[in-house]
Amino acid sequence: MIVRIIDYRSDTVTHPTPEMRHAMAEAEVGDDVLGDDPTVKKLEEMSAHMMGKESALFVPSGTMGNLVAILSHAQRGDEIIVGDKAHIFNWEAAGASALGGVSYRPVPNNNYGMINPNDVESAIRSPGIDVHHSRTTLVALENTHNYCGGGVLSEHDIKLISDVARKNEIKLHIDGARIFNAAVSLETSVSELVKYADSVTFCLSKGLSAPIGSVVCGSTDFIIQAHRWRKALGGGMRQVGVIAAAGIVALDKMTTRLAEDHINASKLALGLESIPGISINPNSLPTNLLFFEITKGDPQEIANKLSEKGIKGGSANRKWRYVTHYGITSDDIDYTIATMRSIFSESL
Ligand code: TLP
Repeated sequence: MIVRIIDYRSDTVTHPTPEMRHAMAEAEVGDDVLGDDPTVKKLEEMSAHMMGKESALFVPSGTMGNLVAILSHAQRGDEIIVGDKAHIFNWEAAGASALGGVSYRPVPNNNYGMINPNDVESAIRSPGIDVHHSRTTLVALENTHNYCGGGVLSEHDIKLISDVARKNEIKLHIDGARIFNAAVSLETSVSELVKYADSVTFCLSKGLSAPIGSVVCGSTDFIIQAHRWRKALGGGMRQVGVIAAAGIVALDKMTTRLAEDHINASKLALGLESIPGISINPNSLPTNLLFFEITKGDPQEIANKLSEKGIKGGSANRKWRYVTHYGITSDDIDYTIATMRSIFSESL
């Protein structure tokens, strides 16, 4: 029997839509390292316009987007302030240190991913004051915040950090891998959400369902630097319009539908809440990332049983993250809740 696969591991598992595949097949291309690819140019112009920034650069991944942004803002020996649960700090292989000689100074993230402006202010160091200190050049926020439950930072939150950054003459970068989820959740535009930031990275290959790619946006001078770093990191691509074409469809067609993923995540949270052996707080659920705890039974055994029923996600760890996305329907959520209820009642 062929079991339908419902894959909660991440929104990165989404496949390109039929419209994306068509656009990819038809894409006009050129050598983008020589600046000749019209489809990449179109994607970069659209991205800059949507984010309200002067310029944009297409990069292969969110990790490279954040890295070129950090390396463009900071010099060797500088320090950047990040949240202690930030993806940049925990999940990007310390690229800025390894490749750029930049160190990270973490400050605590709260439950929805905000950092305290006072913590930022006191973490800022200037070598002019004490020769022992590195120079702080950047503070980075994450919106939505992955490991803070998909939490959303409001325009006001971002302004609080931006005010400290401006006052101390450091830059503000936003890891907006899921910035469209934040905008949909707050019913605002992405340009409003990033207007106080000097740079932003957003991903096309998560909830927006494009197969590959992220975009970094900022001032024209900043993008000139980022372009150079992308080349140094080996991220200059040739006839990459075939991929950018999917990104254009993602921006045109896939941003507002993210609301469906948020509704599905809420529905799943409510369903899971009623299953003994699962602990979840459905009130702390603003977007498409759902975190819960397996309080009874062997989590790996439960994950294996779910996998036999076509539900992917979960591990030996008691803390699980399920992510809703374009490949998961409301019916899939009903099936998941019913299957989990029966597996948990057998397993406990
Ligand atoms: N996140 C992935 C994994 O790396 C954990 C996921 O499945 O959520 N910023 C944020 C906030 C992210 O969540 C991710 C990817 C990235 C940056 C990096 O993007 P990629 O994977 O394109 O390098």
